[in-house]
Amino acid sequence: MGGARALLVLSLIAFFLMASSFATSKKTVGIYELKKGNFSVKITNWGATILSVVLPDSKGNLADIVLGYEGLRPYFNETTYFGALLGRVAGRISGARFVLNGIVYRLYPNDGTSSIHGGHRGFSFVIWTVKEIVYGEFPYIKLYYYSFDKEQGFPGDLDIYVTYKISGNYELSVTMEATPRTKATPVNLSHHPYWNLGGHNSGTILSNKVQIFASHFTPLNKILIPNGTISSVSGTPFDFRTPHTVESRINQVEGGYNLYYVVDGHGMRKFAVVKDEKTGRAMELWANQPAMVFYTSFYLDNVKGKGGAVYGSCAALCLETGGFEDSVNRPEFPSIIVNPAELYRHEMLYKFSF
Ligand SMILES: *[C@@H]1O[C@H](CO)[C@@H](O)[C@H](O)[C@H]1NC(C)=O
Ligand SMILES: *[C@@H]1O[C@H](CO)[C@@H](O)[C@H](O)[C@H]1NC(C)=O
Ligand SMILES: *[C@@H]1O[C@H](CO)[C@@H](O)[C@H](O)[C@H]1NC(C)=O
Ligand SMILES: CC(=O)N[C@H]1CO[C@H](CO)[C@@H](O)[C@@H]1O
Repeated sequence: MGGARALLVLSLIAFFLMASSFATSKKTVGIYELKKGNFSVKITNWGATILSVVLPDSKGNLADIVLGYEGLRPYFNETTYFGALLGRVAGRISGARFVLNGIVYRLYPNDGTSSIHGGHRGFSFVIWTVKEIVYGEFPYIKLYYYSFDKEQGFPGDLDIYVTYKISGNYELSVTMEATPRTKATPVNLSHHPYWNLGGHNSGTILSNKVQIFASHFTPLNKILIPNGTISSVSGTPFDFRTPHTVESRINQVEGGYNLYYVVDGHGMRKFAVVKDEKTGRAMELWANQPAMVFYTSFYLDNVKGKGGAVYGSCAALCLETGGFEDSVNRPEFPSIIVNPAELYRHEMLYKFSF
């Protein structure tokens, strides 16, 4: 573990699993730090979760810009998904079921009649194995999870790798890869940090300026499932093709922003830019996926967070890249089925400045 030690194991907790579905295995949950200059990212292998992202503002003041809990314990059972990695299928699956190759697969209905974020014990609620930690100029951590056949109702064994890497000055890349061993399965992983560029405890994100490179969105029905139409953002409060503050039109949107954008273009490209004028901090998000959820956390209800912070409505915004919502039940949307030995690869890149 010599060298620059950019990556430190801050603490280790022996964690004895009680849940019968996890059998009698004993695994270790730790907190790991990737660090380059004044940029620090802390990650735990519990759920492959991001715990903190610290960087300066234009005056040199450091702040942690993602919401999170104090200590690890709340992450074991809370369902706000602070900093979480989502899977096997992020987002909602209507009716908590789908049909693949003539077989009906039933999932956990953990969001009314829908299944959300992989079921009630999705990838955010499992212990990942630390495969690799590398120090030096571009530190990274590679986490691995083996998802067994029928886990949460999904078909087939699946090997999943997630790599968090400081890939440049104030740049964090997230690479999610998955390969089924024997059976075709739907896969769409996503990443769910709650960002507040002013600092996790700085109030709301309403004055943030947001730009989203999307000309279309998928309207949702009452239970937040796409209704089948792909609509133009033109002339709607959802049009962020030029920068707008969140607050400028949010009162025209019931419950704040929580919608699926079809992002223009293909391949690795810029999805969004968020700027906090007060601190000068900005974040660009790049990804190689077709769609992105924009969520302004309207329903955060005084959640107790890190260092005594209390997170209220609109304390953060989420930008979740991935496939289309409910595409397993929508033949008209691009498929998320991955076949045995095929590689699913989802890349994200966050570029921060101040
Ligand atoms: C880190 O921040 C301190 C205080 O703002 C500053 O003096 C120092 O130059 C910064 N270091 C780097 C590598 O940016
Ligand atoms: C999580 O567990 C703690 C301690 O056991 C409990 O106080 C809390 O209510 C639980 N939270 C949820 C959302 O179930
Ligand atoms: C979906 O919702 C949009 C916006 O409310 C509406 O214009 C469209 O007609 C709806 N499509 C269907 C198929 O219900
Ligand atoms: C590997 C894979 O199938 N990924 C898919 C995730 O979802 C989007 C949209 O449904 C597809 O375009 C990707 O190919």
